[in-house]
Amino acid sequence: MENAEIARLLSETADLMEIAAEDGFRIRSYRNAATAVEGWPERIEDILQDTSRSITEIPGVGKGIANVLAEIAERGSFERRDQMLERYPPTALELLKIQGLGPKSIALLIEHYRVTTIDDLEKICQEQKLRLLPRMGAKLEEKVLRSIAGYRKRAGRFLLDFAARVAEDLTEYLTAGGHIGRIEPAGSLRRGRETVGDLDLLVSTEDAGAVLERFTSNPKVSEVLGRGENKASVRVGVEGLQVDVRALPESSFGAALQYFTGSKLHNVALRTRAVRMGWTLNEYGLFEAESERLLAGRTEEEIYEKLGLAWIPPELRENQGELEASEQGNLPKLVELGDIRGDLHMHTTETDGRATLEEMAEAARERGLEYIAITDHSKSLAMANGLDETRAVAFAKKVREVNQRGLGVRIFSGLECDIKRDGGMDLVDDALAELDMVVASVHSYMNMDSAEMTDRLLRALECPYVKVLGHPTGRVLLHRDGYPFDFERVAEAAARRGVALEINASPERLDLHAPLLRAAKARGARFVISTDAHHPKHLANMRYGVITARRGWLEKADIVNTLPAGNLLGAWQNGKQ
Ligand code: DGT
Ligand code: CA
Ligand code: CA
Ligand code: ZN
Repeated sequence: MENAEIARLLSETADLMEIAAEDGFRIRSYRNAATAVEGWPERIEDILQDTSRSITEIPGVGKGIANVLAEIAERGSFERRDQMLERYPPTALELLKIQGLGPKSIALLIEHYRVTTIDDLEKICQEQKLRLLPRMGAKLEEKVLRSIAGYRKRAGRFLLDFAARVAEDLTEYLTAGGHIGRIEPAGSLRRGRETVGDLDLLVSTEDAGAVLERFTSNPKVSEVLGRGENKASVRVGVEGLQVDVRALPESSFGAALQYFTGSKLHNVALRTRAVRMGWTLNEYGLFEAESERLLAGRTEEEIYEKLGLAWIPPELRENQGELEASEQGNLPKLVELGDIRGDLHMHTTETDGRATLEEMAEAARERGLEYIAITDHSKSLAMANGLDETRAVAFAKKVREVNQRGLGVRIFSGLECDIKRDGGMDLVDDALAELDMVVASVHSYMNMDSAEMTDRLLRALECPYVKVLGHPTGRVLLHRDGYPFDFERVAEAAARRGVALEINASPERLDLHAPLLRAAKARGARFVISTDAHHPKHLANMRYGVITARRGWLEKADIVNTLPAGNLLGAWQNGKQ
């Protein structure tokens, strides 16, 4: 069994124990073990088989969990899990994914109405029976119905970074088998969409049979959905992401890449254009309609060129004006990962990060960054041990000292300051004034109505020390939508005050995203792309922020952290960027 699957058994059991209102300490120990197992670089089963080692060497795995792991390795389950599954069906786990319902409410629903599936739950709400339970009401019924709709829309989609990792693994695996010319992911992954439905992998090869055989026999494949001469579909891993591999000859690789990259709407517009020119365009190439003579197909570039267009970067292929821009030679010169010089949002062990300032700086230096801002949380995020005024000022002093020593990367003293309910800052001005920059973010009271939230954000932008508005919409992908507010007014105010809007590169957020980026740019706003790293490895997420910026048609000049450190500091001191 793979580590990810073992981790899933542990965390599902913890979920069921939560519904059963069991002891919090034991629930946490299963959760911690799940995290530890999932992140462990070696296979748990290998360690268990090695008599010279003990599984308890893994942090988060004590004696009790060690026994559980041994039992899982032996028979694929463990006693506590079996007990829980006797009491609740596995479908009960899905109910936990519905926003607005905690484990206690779910326990009640199961007890009173025998609700075990989302469909059951929907029915109970529609029949207005949820409101009959203690502490539940008509409002909650509505909220749950909305959550169910949202859940159904999201179900079966995957975060971009997860899909990208699967694609990279498979690419490496297939390449190692030989017979491969070109290999590239197409579809929504190539366009950089924030979530991916399925993975579309294209391979040019002389031996489709061999490539598809190797693909379907990959040990990570959990189910083969279909296999033909030139195409195979599988599901991988416990998560069940569908992957389609198409094998093609080199001569039509460009046409297939164009076709399967989509989007559908972009392709429709492009095909219409081809037809107007007396041609047809499909996954095999661009052809003369009458004679069926091949005009282009080997590369995407030659197809677009034949159609009188400059090649269009995949991130723009959403039929949002990219064809017109391409025809007129007005495509933006999109920002690239290499343009980014610094990272202006990250956390350390001072609050909820996993590494020290020095470790984050070292990781940033290794990634070739010129500067970083350490932006730990402020005090109202008590759970994260947020900084109060005294600690913030001491931290600014420490950063000045560290910079004198020189860590190979310039450090800015920053803070991710909570925006209070009324739009005020969590720390007093005197403390904020000691810092190089402040990222202001909303982390609480997200249920306000749009007018209140708009006022709150506008007031936050008035604070002279705020240089960045962090993860502006508050959305968490596959989990919750952003809070409502008048985005245009906030973007305008940010532009006027020289406050950059953040593109939070964390794959769970990617906030702001494309349509809002374009709207904000049209109002004169500027942006930073930041990782919000809580661990050195998160610095690598910058690429997802850059992809998101590109989907918003942004260029280097739109992104403040493409500036050298000196210019940035100068701009901040002058109060504009
Ligand atoms: P996803 O998988 O939901 O994240 O989104 P995509 O864009 O990857 O969509 P997918 O996997 O259904 O198809 C990949 C691309 O292939 C799609 O963007 C356009 C093209 N495509 C696939 N099937 C068809 C089709 O039946 N008609 C047309 N016009 N295009 C198709
Ligand atoms: Ca797809
Ligand atoms: Ca597909
Ligand atoms: Zn935050």
